[in-house]
Amino acid sequence: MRVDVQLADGLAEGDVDRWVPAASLLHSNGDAMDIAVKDGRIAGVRGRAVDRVNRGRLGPKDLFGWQANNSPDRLTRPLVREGGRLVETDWDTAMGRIVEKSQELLAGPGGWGRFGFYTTGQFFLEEFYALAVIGKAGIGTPHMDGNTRLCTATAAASLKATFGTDGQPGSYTDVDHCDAIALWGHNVAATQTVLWSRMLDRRHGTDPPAMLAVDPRRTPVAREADVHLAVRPGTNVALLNGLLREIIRNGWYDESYVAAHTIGFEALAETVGGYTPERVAEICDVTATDVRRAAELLGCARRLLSTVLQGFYQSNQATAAACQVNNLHLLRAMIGRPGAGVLQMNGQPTAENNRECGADGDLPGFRNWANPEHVEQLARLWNVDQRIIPAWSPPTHAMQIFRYAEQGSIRFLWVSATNPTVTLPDLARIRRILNQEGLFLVVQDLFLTETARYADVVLPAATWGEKTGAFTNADRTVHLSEKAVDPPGEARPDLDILLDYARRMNFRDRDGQPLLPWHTPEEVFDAWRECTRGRPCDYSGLSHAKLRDGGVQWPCTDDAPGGTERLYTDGVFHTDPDYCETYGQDLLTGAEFTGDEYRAKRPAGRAFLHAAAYQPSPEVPGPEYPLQLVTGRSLYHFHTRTKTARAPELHAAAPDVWVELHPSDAAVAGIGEGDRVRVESARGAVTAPARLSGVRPGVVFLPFHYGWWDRGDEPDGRAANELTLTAWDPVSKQPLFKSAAVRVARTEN
Ligand SMILES: Nc1nc2c(c(=O)[nH]1)N[C@H]1C(S)=C(S)[C@@H](COP(=O)(O)OP(=O)(O)OC[C@H]3O[C@@H](n4cnc5c(=O)[nH]c(N)nc54)[C@H](O)[C@@H]3O)O[C@H]1N2
Ligand SMILES: Nc1nc2c(c(=O)[nH]1)N[C@H]1C(S)=C(S)[C@@H](COP(=O)(O)OP(=O)(O)OC[C@H]3O[C@@H](n4cnc5c(=O)[nH]c(N)nc54)[C@H](O)[C@@H]3O)O[C@H]1N2
Ligand SMILES: [Mo]
Repeated sequence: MRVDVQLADGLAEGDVDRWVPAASLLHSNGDAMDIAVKDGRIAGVRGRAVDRVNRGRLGPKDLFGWQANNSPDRLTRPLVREGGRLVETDWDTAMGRIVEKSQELLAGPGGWGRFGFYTTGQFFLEEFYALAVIGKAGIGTPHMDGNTRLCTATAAASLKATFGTDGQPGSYTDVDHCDAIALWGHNVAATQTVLWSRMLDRRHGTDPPAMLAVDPRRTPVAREADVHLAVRPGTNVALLNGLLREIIRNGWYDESYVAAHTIGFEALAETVGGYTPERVAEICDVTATDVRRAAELLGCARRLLSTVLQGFYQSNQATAAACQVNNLHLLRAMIGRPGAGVLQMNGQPTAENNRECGADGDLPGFRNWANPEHVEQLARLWNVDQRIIPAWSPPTHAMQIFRYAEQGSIRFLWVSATNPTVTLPDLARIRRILNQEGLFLVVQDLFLTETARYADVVLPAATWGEKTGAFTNADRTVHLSEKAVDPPGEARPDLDILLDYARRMNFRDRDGQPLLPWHTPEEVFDAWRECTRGRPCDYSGLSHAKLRDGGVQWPCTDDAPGGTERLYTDGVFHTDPDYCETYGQDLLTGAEFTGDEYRAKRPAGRAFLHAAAYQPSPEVPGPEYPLQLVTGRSLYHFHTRTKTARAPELHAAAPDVWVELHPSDAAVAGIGEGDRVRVESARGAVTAPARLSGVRPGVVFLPFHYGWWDRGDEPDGRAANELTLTAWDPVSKQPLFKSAAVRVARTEN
């Protein structure tokens, strides 16, 4: 326990008027905190000591990031495009334009097919649910996805594939109980600092757990680890296959658990059979000795905790790789008991809720779009004709939504709480798409972002601290985050905006009653409880009132009123055909299996051991572009810096972009520390000062935080996604932000 406090200059704790409970909205750890209010403004934060997640600790982004709420350049009035320029207007005019366009398109040829919604992992639960109902039962379009596609689509896909439904098996308390921690492509030291400090407490306490890091960079995690495998980017599946082979050959797996609780062992053993440590060493460019050491660390642990994140999810063969980590835990029966757990991590603070509520295209409550009974359940709940709910094909993923906009079939795109002009791959293409004449673009944000500058209508939103709602972190802990202050000017909570749209669109149920009859977050939450009853993410035992007593892990029901610490404690998984969220996909191609094919496997509550052979990345270095680009995060900034660069301390800590190179690659190109470097791919270029650092040879690292909103209207050659490619994992459809071929050269400007 350690209560971290940060207050506005000169303010003492005793001067604070009120403390209002909230949780962090700048990563997925779900750190509980109280917002300090002074004279009607946010004036600081304090960690909440009693909370199960963080025990009062806060990371640097949370300590300082609240200052963005008070920034003088917040959007305070709606904007509409007049004669090519964005001008201020009132809500009636702005919403009127959106509704007029919607009605025109809905009545015209193409109907629902003209609509696309590209949303976020930063709304509150109630907002996602409202949006999902609008999309699925109001308009009836499958073209709705979140930036969660870029973030945790692979977490969801791998959990569904292995265990039958989404839902995190483990708990953060596993950190306290484990005797080994494996971090798979997860730089937790920079991205979930409180979770990292919990790991460090163990490492520097009595009886420290062993630690394995798999990351091409020498991150703080890699430096702390007992074994660091600095694999060549894009080779995770080869590595895991080799590790699983060692575990099977050395008899380090639990035969009786595997026999009773899994299917697919023979095929897995056969697939991994060819991945000798020597072959893995060659593919991944690590030593065979280190592969054996890592296998022994994993194979001899008695309570193993794994965390998986973007080094897997945004890399080659994402879902296949993440599934191999699940396989490791199943083979070793490392699941469902204290210290033995998998955390297929989330990234964004509320990504989990988007996946649960279905504003990412999934059906709410982890229901299976291919199961007519699940669709019927929703039709009954919403009192609508089942045929309006889009369930005739898989939902349209984000990259496909932008493709449809590019082709002109999507003509209305509503972008909320995300900044795709900086965060989607291949930005030159994204700019072309958003610039098209025929595309009506709505942007709902706090600031005039790079994306908002392309909009036809900009809606000013209220955010964290200015609105109330629930959200769920990466270990299924639900917190309530309450309104502390009024939003600036005419800015409105996202929920109010969505409910206003639904009212103006006059969406009705089968009896002519309003489809979204709600007015408050609490009413939406109560409707959501009913939607989840009996599903894995069961919120039926939760309420806003109960959450005021502190965070609770779902499922929370009448039978488990205190919530549920771990899933699958009994070795029974969510794979029953009537219950599961997916009938499965081929890991190499993404081809969907049918219900009949799935039933024929007779899963009967057993988990799937999915096997996959290694395949190289779609783009690998060659003579023209000899290096591999990896993009990712730094400690002080959140994504496109809309919040963190408006906090002076965070801005000062990382004011500008840089590029990391291995000293040997730098030497070949005649680049010294601090020299300006032009990094070029087949799609674009970025210029940045060099840092010679601990990336592995052959790899270049760029943070992706640096768009151009703070520099002017035009791209200024700092955004990492100028370089990245349009390619995605066949199963999760998550884009590959961690593998592009590039070249580097010293430059004078
Ligand atoms: N400070 C900060 N914290 C954040 C965020 C932020 O923007 N800033 N964002 C939040 C969000 S939304 C997310 S999704 C998380 C992301 O959290 P992380 O996944 O921890 O962050 P990344 O830097 O994207 O990637 C992690 C690591 O993957 C490694 N990597 C790249 N390619 C490969 C590969 O092929 N194999 C392996 N094994 N590793 C590879 C990179 O070197 C990098 O160190 O962070 C959350 N927390
Ligand atoms: N090259 C590269 N690209 C990446 C990644 C990478 O590692 N490398 N990572 C990917 C990942 S994991 C992620 S999560 C994405 C993140 O990508 P984005 O979501 O596009 O990035 P953010 O800057 O978080 O954008 C969120 C926007 O929502 C606004 N906002 C914040 N709170 C609220 C609110 O309450 N209401 C409303 N209406 N708006 C709000 C913010 O001002 C901001 O403009 O980037 C992805 N892109
Ligand atoms: Mo993310």
